[in-house]
Amino acid sequence: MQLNRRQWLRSASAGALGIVTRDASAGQPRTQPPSPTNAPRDLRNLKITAVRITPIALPDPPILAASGAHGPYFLRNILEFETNAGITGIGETRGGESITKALESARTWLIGENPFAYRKFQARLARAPSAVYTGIELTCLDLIGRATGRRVCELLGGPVRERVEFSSYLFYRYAADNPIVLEDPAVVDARGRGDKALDQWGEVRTPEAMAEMAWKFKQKWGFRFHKLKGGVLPPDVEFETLRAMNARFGGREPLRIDPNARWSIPTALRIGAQLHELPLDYYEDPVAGQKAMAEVRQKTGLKMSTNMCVTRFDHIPEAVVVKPIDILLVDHHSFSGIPACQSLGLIGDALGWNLSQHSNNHAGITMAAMITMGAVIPQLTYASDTHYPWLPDGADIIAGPNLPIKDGHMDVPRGAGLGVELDRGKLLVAQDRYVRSGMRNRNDADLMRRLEPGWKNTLF
Ligand code: GKR
Ligand code: MG
Repeated sequence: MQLNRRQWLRSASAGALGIVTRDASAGQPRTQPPSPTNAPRDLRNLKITAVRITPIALPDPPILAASGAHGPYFLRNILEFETNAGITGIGETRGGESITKALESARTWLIGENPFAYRKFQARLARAPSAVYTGIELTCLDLIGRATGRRVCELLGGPVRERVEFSSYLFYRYAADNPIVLEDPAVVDARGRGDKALDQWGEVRTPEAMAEMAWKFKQKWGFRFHKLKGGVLPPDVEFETLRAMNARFGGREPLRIDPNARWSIPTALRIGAQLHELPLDYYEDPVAGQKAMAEVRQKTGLKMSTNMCVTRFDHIPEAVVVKPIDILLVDHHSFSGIPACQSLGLIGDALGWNLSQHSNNHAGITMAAMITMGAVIPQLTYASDTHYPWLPDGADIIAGPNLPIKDGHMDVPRGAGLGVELDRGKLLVAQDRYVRSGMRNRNDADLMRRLEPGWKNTLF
């Protein structure tokens, strides 16, 4: 019998999946759930004693974006820090060989460091991609939470909410058992055709098919906001898709479209003029760069958002002058970590911006981190993006079933730290896939050119 997450947690706390510890009075092993109550008293000398970095590949369906088609796997790096207190913290960050190597080269100096002082690591990593520091910081935060018996959201002044809202993230796509996908030499799992395919959503490349998938996403997860990933089909077809979705939802549900800057300014203005007839939540990155975004925003009068033209703190001064957006999609991987993103809330207050969250493919540790972000930033009031529904059931590397999405919301996990545990068996499978697939970086253009010979991501 397959347990849902709530049943799984109940059985974990009843001992079936508990952690084995020593009972001091009896000297006997006893089981206990992953609870926040076992923090050692003296944490002043907490030190990192071992660092494990595990690059992994998790299965991904051929979903489409301006960058092309997602390959058979997406890559992540999983971190584990052991300490002299016997507590281990876990973290997850972006995948790719350069991130793995940069994390590996931090290993030597991390050993012996106090995880409470994670801020000082930032200077040492100034030249590495930001996902390196943010992965290390996240692991330290999880560790501090476990050591003190607190959730990360409590360490950071929250929670300001216990449930965080997410939007559906709808991609045009090929079927998971498309022969070109199955022939990809990188595929090293047992996925096949029909009911052995990675997922059962099929091919979705028309307005009608997308409206149907949007409806089913709503039935399954209860989403109340719906984001269409654009920049794939001709812009008029994508607009027709929004119309079809709106009709399917009876005109009542807020919609978003994100062409990932694949539209020219005239196209963005023409489609923008038509978007007024729909219940638009926001218009995300139709064009490239702050100036072009500001022009579209000013001429259409639509609410605009980005995860492309303001992605670092040093992009903000220009945005203050140029005014390209109303909503900033924050991502803790690029904005220097969760505590740093809390300042974006205050900056947003000053500039009149609201916040939402950007997502790339991720596993359950990042999912817990994203829920935590939503729980510690009062200004994060727009439903966040997440790719999590695209991760096939059972493929996550956390213990137990995937974290549940109900009524479009996710609960902040209850356990100490980020509140999720690694499943070592699943982690090893995902690491083995990484090794055997040979995939080392994301390259959406590669599969797309095989699916659609001659494909180029030129501007619409
Ligand atoms: O997963 O293909 C994708 C998305 O297009 C992703 O790469 C974007 O970074 O989700 C992102 C977005 O909102 O632009
Ligand atoms: Mg976007």
